[in-house]
Amino acid sequence: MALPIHTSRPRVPRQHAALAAAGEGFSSGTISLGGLLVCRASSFSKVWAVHEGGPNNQGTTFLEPSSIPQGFFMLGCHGQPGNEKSPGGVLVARDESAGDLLKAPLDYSPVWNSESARIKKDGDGYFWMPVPPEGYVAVGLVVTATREKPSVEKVRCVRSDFTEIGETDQWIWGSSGFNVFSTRPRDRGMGAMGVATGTLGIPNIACLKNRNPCYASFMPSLSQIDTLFRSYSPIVYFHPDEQYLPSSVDWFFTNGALLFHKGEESRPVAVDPMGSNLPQGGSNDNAYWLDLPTDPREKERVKRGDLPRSQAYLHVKPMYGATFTDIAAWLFYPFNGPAKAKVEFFNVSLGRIGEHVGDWEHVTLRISNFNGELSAVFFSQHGGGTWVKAQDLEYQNGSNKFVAYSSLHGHASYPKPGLVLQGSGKIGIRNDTVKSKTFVDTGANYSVVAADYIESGIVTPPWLNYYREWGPKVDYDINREIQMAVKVLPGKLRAVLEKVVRSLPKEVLGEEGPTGPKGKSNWDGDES
Ligand SMILES: *[C@@H]1O[C@H](CO)[C@@H](O)[C@H](O)[C@H]1NC(C)=O
Ligand SMILES: *[C@@H]1O[C@H](CO)[C@@H](O)[C@H](O)[C@H]1NC(C)=O
Ligand SMILES: *[C@@H]1O[C@H](CO)[C@@H](O)[C@H](O)[C@H]1NC(C)=O
Ligand SMILES: CC(=O)N[C@H]1CO[C@H](CO)[C@@H](O)[C@@H]1O
Repeated sequence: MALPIHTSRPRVPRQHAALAAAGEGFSSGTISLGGLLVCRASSFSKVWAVHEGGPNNQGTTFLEPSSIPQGFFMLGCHGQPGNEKSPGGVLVARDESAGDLLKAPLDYSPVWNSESARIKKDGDGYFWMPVPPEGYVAVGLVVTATREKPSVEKVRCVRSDFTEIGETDQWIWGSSGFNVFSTRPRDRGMGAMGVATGTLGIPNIACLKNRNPCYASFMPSLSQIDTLFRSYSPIVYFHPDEQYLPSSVDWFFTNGALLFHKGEESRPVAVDPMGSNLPQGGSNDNAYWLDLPTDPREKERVKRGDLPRSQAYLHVKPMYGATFTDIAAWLFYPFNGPAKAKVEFFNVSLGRIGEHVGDWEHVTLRISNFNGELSAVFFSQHGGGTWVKAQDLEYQNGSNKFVAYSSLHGHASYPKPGLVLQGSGKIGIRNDTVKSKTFVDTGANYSVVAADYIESGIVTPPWLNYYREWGPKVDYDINREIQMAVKVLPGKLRAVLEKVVRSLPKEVLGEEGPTGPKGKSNWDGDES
């Protein structure tokens, strides 16, 4: 699928990064948003609990930060759904400026209470929205276990220029039409300065904004990135039947990859190890593509990759106003194998459908810039994917390294082994993952290929700025392959399977060659 190469988001302004040496403030516990100092509350006290409703109908505990450091104020309460092992982070704030960035609310307006809700609960809960003074904004709800309005001294509202438009993120709890969520900035990505507060919210509630021009000083330095990645690096397990393993990009180039140019198809050229003879920049105009060597034996060899010397390529970027660091770890597979379908109890070969040359896959580690902790991981699955909180990951041998499973042939990433069916009911495309003896610790050989906020020390390989296709469009007839694949099935099932196959992304169906990491929208933007 040809995704846009440039998003509308501004890049990180480099001149700002130069104002402070990166890394001095990383993991120091507090972050200055430019006059407003924030830190993560580390202890909570329980306000109210409800034992049903919410995610998995497991109820939710409502908490407020306790032992707040001197001079800091609560911005709102927090909710921990029953299916979560520990509370998330919630920010508390201190005014470091002239003293007018935070103000007590004028009053509270009641939002909802549980008095008439027939649910299992510990007494009753009351939800309040702070009424901010003119020019100030409330960024979180307050929960109490009594009918009385909380004291206006309990929380602070934030001067509106230190806030950004927010949106609801995860559902925390709900009952009879009332729902509460965690919140996040609506505008997210590398240049977006909205900061998630971890407070309890309802739709349209605001979040914070980082106005500190030296925000890069809270990002990890190159040596801190090494420490982080060596500690958290994903261990990627491959399916025992996987023939098509990753390789380093330079292995692919030095083992016979060819660059084709439209109109000169008979004269492909070899690619040098760093890709410096690949066209640079521009956009994907379908005029260039890479392919495997033409010699059939070499072709088969290169398809299988070179796992022992494979490399992970890291893109490090600020997220949520530099309160988090995202490390996207990319793996390159010379070849993506054919897909298989499951129809009731049977495996159905889909012929060559799904096959393509040049497969870029990634997982993204989201690390807190307050304390350097891994917060969550995004597992990418062909244009989509899933976020998994650090507490729910599988870790390797009691280390901090988490496990990722690469699906057979398609190389989508999953947090758990097993079968994920893409389709409807009993019919779908198989995504199989298994813990086998074949795995790679991505922390053993990786290279930081991009981190815009770091001034020097990063060598961007020329292949990263190759925006054209990493594989050709398929040379087989997709319609014919589909007809061949479905003809073994009875009539009714044929149409269902055909529909499932046709819903595959264009890149998987082979109608378009795949693009490299910079061609994906998550390069600048947030993960979906
Ligand atoms: C890391 O990968 C590169 C590229 O394949 C290779 O040249 C290098 O020898 C590898 N390093 C280690 C320590 O395996
Ligand atoms: C179907 O294929 C999967 C691997 O893709 C394999 O594990 C499974 O045993 C196969 N099932 C049948 C019934 O052949
Ligand atoms: C994890 O521990 C097992 C048993 O001690 C060992 O066989 C395996 O190689 C270890 N895996 C890694 C990635 O270190
Ligand atoms: C849900 C999911 O990850 N589905 C994937 C299954 O495999 C096909 C083919 O490789 C992908 O296109 C899907 O995204």
